[in-house]
Amino acid sequence: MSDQFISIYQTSEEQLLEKAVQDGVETMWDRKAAMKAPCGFGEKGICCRICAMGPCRISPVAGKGAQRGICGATADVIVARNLARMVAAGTASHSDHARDIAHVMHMASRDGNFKIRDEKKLLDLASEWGVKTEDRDIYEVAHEVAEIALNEFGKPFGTLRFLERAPEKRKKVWDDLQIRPRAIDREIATILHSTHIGCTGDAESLLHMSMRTALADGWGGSMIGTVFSDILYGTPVPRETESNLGVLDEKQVNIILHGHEPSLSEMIVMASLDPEMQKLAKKVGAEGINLAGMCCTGNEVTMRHGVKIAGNFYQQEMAVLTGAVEAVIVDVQCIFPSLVPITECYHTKFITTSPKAKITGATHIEFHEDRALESAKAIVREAIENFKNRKKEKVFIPTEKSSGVVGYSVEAIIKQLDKVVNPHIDPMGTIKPLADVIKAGVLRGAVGIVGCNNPKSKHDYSHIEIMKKMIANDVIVVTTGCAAQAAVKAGLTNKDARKLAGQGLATVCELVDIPPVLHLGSCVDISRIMTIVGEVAKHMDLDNSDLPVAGIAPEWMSEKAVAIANYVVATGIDTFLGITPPVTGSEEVMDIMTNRVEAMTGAKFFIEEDPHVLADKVLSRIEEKRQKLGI
Ligand code: XCC
Ligand code: SF4
Repeated sequence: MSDQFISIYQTSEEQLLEKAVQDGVETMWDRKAAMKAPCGFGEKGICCRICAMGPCRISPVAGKGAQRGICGATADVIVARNLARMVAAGTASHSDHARDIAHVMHMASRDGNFKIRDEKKLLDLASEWGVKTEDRDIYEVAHEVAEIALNEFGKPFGTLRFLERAPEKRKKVWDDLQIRPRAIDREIATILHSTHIGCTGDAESLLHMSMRTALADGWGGSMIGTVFSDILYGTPVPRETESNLGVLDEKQVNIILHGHEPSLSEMIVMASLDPEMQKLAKKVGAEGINLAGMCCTGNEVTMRHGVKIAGNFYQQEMAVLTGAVEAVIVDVQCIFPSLVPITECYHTKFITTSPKAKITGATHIEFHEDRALESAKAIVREAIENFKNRKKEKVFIPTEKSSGVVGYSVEAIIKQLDKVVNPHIDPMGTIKPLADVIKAGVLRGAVGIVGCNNPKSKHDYSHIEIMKKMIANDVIVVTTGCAAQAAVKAGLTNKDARKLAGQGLATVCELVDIPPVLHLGSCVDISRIMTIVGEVAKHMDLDNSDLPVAGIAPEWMSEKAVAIANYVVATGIDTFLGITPPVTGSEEVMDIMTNRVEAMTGAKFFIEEDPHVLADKVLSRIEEKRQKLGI
């Protein structure tokens, strides 16, 4: 099934690239070619431009050329500083997204656009955080909980609240290492301070700081992003969706929703269902309004509303190339500025909405949360009115698309697991059945496959190859972000895909009624993965690092991914990177990441660009962990 997919998929991609040539449109591949070989210093992380005495480049050959920057910084320090700054930027991105969601919850009201959709989750969180709930209006509770969350970003004392959710053994590791993050913004600021010229000059200390800051992402910003989105927009439940550019519909107004925060996209979904908008679409000659998601926004709206997925990161230009898109609506993160020149070649409107991500040449229609639906309608109206400008002769929509099931929140997974619980023997509503099958060896382990697309690897190829190898070897896969969209496109989130699984996993899938690859959502939803791993560890009275689990980022590219990788390792889970990070210029940093960090956190980094070799390494590491446990 998926082999066939890969070849079909490449065909549609090739057709669109040919169309790009015909239409005189430049794509990322043209720009990648124009870039020629990447800068060798940048690639190794040994270029420093932190101060104006530089830029300083360290010669990669020991004893030859400059071995220190003008200030005396060594390659180790320069590499570690650069990496730490990537972690800070990634943490800032996930967390600033979360901050906005918390603000939205703070303005939620019974008669406003933003409401509380998962009261139970809110009440549970309120009691976790010691907020009084009896005899109180749910919105009053929401506002108090939101304010506490907002204080997590800048509180002067204490460490982050969500860390308490981790297994006791993990908390002890964090305490011993002294890496419990304090306020989120504080950790980010500390890294920026410590990497300023003349501050930290010790690689290990910088990596230590990076882990603490990254934990402020995974167990702070990202977790707030997930939990608060669930409370506001609903906790996802499994639902069918379709993915790939074939979801675009020639007869409808096509709107691409691209970016990250669900607040905008939720309102666009509501606006598109509005009778007034539907009527307007008919009036301009369209059969309706077809929303299609992209990147993490695509994941957010597909798992809560079944909005189809146009594609992942690398397909943003491709979508416009179809000539059938009336508008690309974006908020923040992972948006190519090239969407300006490329949309200019078609009738497509490129609409930015966030003051945090304005792009020269785009149409900026600001999304105001306090009049959210009204703002969203204005944006949708622009798209509809643009339908008449579509040039028929420029339209080519590839037919490929796949169906799949998405929306496996932790709650949804536990509900599925309940299917195999005998209530006379075991409690319902726990992770126990998963722990049991792992212990028994029916499942050898579990991996999270996450992250982006990167032109250094063939599009989606590494994601899919690794996923297939995992499930064939009875390792269940959970996935988020652009990796998750690759999985849907390849048909791997289909329940049918169990025929590609090993016998143990296939049986589990059948009994529990799940696909072998579970779509858990967007990248902030990696916090869901942290939660599941933690729950299994608690159940087995183990630490995360004891479990036969791993994180894999086959095609990562963003700073956010670097933050994720660091918090996953700091959480005790091995992380396999399919793209080499810019750290090879320092033996010390390489040694810490791929070796010494294990003695600290119980997990380490593996760097391997060949997806098949990477998959083998994951499998043998999983077996190693099983052996240590004696299971
Ligand atoms: Fe962006 Fe989140 Fe990467 Fe995809 S996976 S390219 S970060 S959209 Ni997060
Ligand atoms: Fe060069 Fe040091 Fe300035 Fe970096 S901080 S640019 S290594 S002088």
